[in-house]
Amino acid sequence: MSSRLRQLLRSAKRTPFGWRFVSNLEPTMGYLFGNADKLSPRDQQIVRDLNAYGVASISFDDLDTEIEFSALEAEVEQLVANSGAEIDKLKEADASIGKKTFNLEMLGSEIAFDPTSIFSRFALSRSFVNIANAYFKMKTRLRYYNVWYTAATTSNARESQLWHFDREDRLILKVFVYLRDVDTGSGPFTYAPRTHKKGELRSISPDHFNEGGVQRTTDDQMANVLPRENWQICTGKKGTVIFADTRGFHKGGEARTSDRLMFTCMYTSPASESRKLIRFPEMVDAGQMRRSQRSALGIV
Ligand SMILES: O=C(O)CCC(=O)C(=O)O
Repeated sequence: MSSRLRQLLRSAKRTPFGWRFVSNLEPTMGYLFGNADKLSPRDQQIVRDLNAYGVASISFDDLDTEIEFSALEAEVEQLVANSGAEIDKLKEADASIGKKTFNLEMLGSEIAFDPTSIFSRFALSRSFVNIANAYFKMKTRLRYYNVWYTAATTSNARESQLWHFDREDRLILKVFVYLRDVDTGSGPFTYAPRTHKKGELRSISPDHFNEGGVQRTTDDQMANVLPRENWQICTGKKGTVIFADTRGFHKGGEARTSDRLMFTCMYTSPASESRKLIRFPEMVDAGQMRRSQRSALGIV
């Protein structure tokens, strides 16, 4: 294939049509013509909110899920109890750019997949996978899951504490599950509604600056194009679940008065070239998994 043709094909794949019907034809058809699980009314509302605003939240107890929140909570509190030294280090870390030194990935930066762990079972739970598939209108892939401990610090906002948008895909669904109450002092996830690709404000273009090769926008710069009263500041009680399409503008983790603890996971289209952050063993024992869970892992 000539390089000109290759370039044309690459550009075509970036259009909404090409993304869906060239790059992601099989997962789209699989969703449309497969036996997609029916969503509960509350899960349907999440998908409607995501479509309209790019962000939605709900209490974990109201999701249609087979998983116990208390099981996750207990496992995470144990992790925290065993990580005292690493958590202390966050407080003393320098404010250099590139490593998010205010944030500890409690499961490590690369996950060794274990189908029996509470963390993988959470990320593959019925509601999460069904909502992701219904939002994308295709069979999505789970790309990442982890537990984040975000330390309260006094340094200037930097990296993901500043406004930005993710670029792994046209649609990107991240889920954040608060494991302790989050108020305005614990760095709530914050979203600029309707700035995702499905939203009316998808073309807003706030001023930005270059922070180590990444475009970041300050609060004042964002307020010039989207008034502060329109920002969705996702404070919430323990057990609050936030769904957000992080292709839209967002920020979070600027904790000042108390630390933040949350579970997070991410879904993209199968064609996305997102970094491989889950390491799978040679053989995954998928015997107990539902079809939608196997598909989210790319196991046919
Ligand atoms: O820590 C947060 O709330 C923001 C996270 C974020 O920017 C991201 O996951 O892309």
